[in-house]
Amino acid sequence: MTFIARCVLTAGLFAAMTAPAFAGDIDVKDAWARARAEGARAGAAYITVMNSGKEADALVAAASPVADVVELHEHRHNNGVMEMRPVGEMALPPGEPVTLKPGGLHIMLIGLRQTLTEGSSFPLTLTFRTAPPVSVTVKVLSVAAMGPGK
Ligand SMILES: [Cu+2]
Repeated sequence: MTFIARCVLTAGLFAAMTAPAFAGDIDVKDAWARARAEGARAGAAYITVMNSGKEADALVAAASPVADVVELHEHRHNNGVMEMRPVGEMALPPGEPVTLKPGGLHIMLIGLRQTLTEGSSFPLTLTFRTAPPVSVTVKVLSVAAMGPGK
């Protein structure tokens, strides 16, 4: 390693140690959910997350007053059967939008406390590994919607 390279590396480490905790630069848009029939026990919410910072981050939790439990889920094929299961976190690589959608990553709403009626909306708070929490308003679309504007 050259002397100059070592100096740059040392300066970088110093900056990383003295700068405030990386706050991230997270934008959440297009928060939506499918309408659910009255009495339905579960639903799902979808968002698009853009990490415009330089470091990887991750969505680690979500919460909403409309459900008893909110979990981060993925769908995957298992011997030809589509099943879903909780994931510990959703990776948010820098510079790449991550879109949650039916059949893929989703935010599972378990134990619905209210009917998700088309045209209504509800709050959702997202917790990230590094960035500060973000609260969004989720729009309830039709029962078969595939996303906003579709
Ligand atoms: Cu699920």
